[in-house]
Amino acid sequence: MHRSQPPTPQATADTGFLQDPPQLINQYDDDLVLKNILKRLLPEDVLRTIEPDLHQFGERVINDIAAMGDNVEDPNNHPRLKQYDAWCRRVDEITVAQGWKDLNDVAAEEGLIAIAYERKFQEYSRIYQFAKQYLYMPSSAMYSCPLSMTDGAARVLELIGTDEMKKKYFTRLTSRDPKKFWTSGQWMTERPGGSDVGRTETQAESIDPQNNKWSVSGFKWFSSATTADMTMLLARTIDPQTNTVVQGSKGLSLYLAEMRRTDGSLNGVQVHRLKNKYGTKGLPTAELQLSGMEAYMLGRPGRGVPNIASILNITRIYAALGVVTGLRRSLAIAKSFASRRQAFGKQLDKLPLHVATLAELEIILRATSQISFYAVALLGRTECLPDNDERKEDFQMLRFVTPVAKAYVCKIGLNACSEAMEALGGQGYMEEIGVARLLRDAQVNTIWEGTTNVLAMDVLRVLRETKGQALQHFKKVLSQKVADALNISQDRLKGAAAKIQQAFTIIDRFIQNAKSQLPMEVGARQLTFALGRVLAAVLLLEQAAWAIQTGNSNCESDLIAVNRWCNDPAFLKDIITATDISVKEDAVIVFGSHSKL
Ligand code: MFK
Repeated sequence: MHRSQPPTPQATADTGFLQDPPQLINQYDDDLVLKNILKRLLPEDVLRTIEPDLHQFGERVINDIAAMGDNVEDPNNHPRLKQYDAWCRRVDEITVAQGWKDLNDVAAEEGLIAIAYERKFQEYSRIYQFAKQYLYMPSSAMYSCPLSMTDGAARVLELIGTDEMKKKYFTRLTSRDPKKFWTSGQWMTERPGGSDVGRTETQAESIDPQNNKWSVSGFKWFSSATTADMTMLLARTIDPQTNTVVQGSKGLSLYLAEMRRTDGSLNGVQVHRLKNKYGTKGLPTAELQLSGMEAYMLGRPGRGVPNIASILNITRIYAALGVVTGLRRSLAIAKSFASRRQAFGKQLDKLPLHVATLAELEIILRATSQISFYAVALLGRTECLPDNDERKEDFQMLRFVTPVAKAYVCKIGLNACSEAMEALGGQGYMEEIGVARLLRDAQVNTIWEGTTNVLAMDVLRVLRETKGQALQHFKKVLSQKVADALNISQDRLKGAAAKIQQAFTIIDRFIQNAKSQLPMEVGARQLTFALGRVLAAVLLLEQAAWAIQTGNSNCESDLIAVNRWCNDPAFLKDIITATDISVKEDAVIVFGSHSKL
């Protein structure tokens, strides 16, 4: 949905009543939540410098960019695959909407990747970049998917690429020139394993050791954004000396491959078929047969999973933000509708139950925005600060917060998107309004880049690998934020601060009480959500303290948000329900009394 001139409501003999449609206005100017987060996180001079750009972009995303998105979403323009030409030659051409190509060019021109790597504002560049992504995402018909993988690929190249790779690929991925700009895919998932990547069948054989050239063959079951110019992919390395492979994830290496050869033909890729998906309709997702795809190994052999994790840890932040922006846009439409729609003798925005429902969603929007931008700020710091202890701590915090953010934000944000649809009644369910698409696209973010359970297991992985230190550090950082907030205003913030302290106790108790690994695993999701709830609480508290200190006009609503969040009965919900007994009961209740776990 984009800006349109609403017809004046009128009653005519033919059609009767015509509803004044909801309208969007400049998506930056209209977004107090985003603006205040940026005010808190950015130095004044940085915000002053970037604000005109955010303002112009806030206008663009409801005009030409929204029109490009609509063009992509038109079912007549959905991606199509032509496998053979008239003479039975295999061509594997994927046709995409013109809007899809235009969204690519806009992304380059607007610096949606470049801003992060030009680092004009050092660590704050990430916040600037993601503020633009935040505005772009809900209008972009999921072009944010190829962009997220491109961003991750650029980071991997920056970290472990050779000078030659940086010159050839990094410069393209981070270019502002649409003619030079390239996007990258990221291929992991195969038929035997989506979450369990260690079951990968695809193999890579050395063909030119001097030039690090490999030939990759196998089958990739989900390749998102297949029309990208290059890709990062995992394959099992055949040891050139012994001609053997190592099973499991330790046998996987990361490879970089271009999609096409210099003559324009596909680089050992056949498109088996396009996926028929629930959402992300404009995104060309395909099954791919690889037969001798020429590729370069990136990083050391056998380190494929940790190396590709640098991409995942970025795309996971995009996924969280993707849901936040879906909610933000749905809520903008629902709020505009509420100010125009009459029911039971009143405008919807004067009906207390309707307003109460929207208020709940608004608080979820604030909480999830806070978590997402916190992760973004940490990402910027880890990329730009000098290599000292503080940066190491930021790394650890980012590693822990990323799976929490992806799992928790996507889950509660998705439910809120569904509620926002309901706030528009039957019209919310109609395709033309735009909320249906946002809801479908929000759903995928809970799945791709790791399902909620995979992310919850990742939280446990971090706890295990750091021997619990990550949690200690998480609590230390959050406790400091609470103490700083109380220094600003004991009186107004002590209620919420006390609840946060109680939440820490609950989390500690769960970890101490989990006597065996099994309850720990089965409680991983509850633990992750509890960490998400407490992180949101602390960040909302920090925002409220900042508003008090600076006399921000939004102060009252920030205080309401943090108090409501912490006083919600769900906030202190006892998470310690997982025990050895409950694990056995789960199996019985799902699969019957003969079941054993
Ligand atoms: C708007 C948003 C757009 C988003 C667009 C995305 C479109 C793309 C669509 C897709 O590609 S969807 C496919 C996404 N696939 C996944 O997310 C895979 C999900 N599965 C996991 O994440 C598994 O947990 C994992 C593959 C990582 C399990 O692998 P392993 O090898 O069985 O795990 P293991 O043995 O615990 O860890 C191996 C190493 O990786 C360890 O390092 P060391 O070898 O040094 O000890 C781990 O520390 C490291 N590692 C694992 N996850 C990590 C990580 N390191 C850093 N960050 C992580 N997240």
